Amino acid sequence: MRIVFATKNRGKVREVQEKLKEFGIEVVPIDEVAEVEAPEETGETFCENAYQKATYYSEKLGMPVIAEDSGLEVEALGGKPGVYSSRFAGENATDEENNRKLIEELKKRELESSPARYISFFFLAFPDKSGLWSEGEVRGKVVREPRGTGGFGYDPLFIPEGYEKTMAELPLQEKNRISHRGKAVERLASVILKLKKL
Ligand code: ITT
Repeated sequence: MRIVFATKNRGKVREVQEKLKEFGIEVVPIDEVAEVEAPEETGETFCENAYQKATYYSEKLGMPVIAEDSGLEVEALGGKPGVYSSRFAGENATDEENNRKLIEELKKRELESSPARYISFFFLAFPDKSGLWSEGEVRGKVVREPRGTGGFGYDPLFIPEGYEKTMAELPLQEKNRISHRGKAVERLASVILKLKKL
């Protein structure tokens, strides 16, 4: 079974490919299938954005497509950056710039750390406009000292609950086992396998 994953984020592709391999599902990044201009992300929730991305690409391609929207919610920042996680330090910000901004925000508040969680929403859209969604979260805390080179995004600053290491210090399989994305995609996969639609 093969499924197209509409994302420009290579970190997401790696993690989802690895996870869905366990279910015998091959994940094909959208740029290997077609050149389609990315839609604007205008939703105010992860769910809305995942829905928007998946249905947009599924309609363009005329085939089933999965998309994901995810982000980091930091308690000390009232839940920010949330749906704006990839744009925290501005449009087209790099992971390093976003991380620097998060460290600055903690410093401003004279905090060494803050409780936080990652959220992930997946949407699988079919060209007939039907679809399936799933979600996952992982709780933990964000800190001011980056550690590790694995993962992507805020992983060097995020320590999952029950761990001493940051997410960026965990091997890919371990991150996938406990992460928001790993849990969400696993839930979606178990439904996909029951559907005879793909
Ligand atoms: P696509 O929309 O093309 O999928 P994107 O990176 O723009 O790629 P999102 O809009 O869903 O994706 O933004 C997710 C951001 O949230 C991501 O860029 C990171 O900053 C952060 N994030 C989400 N999951 C993460 C993870 O597992 N590790 C680290 N940071 C993560």
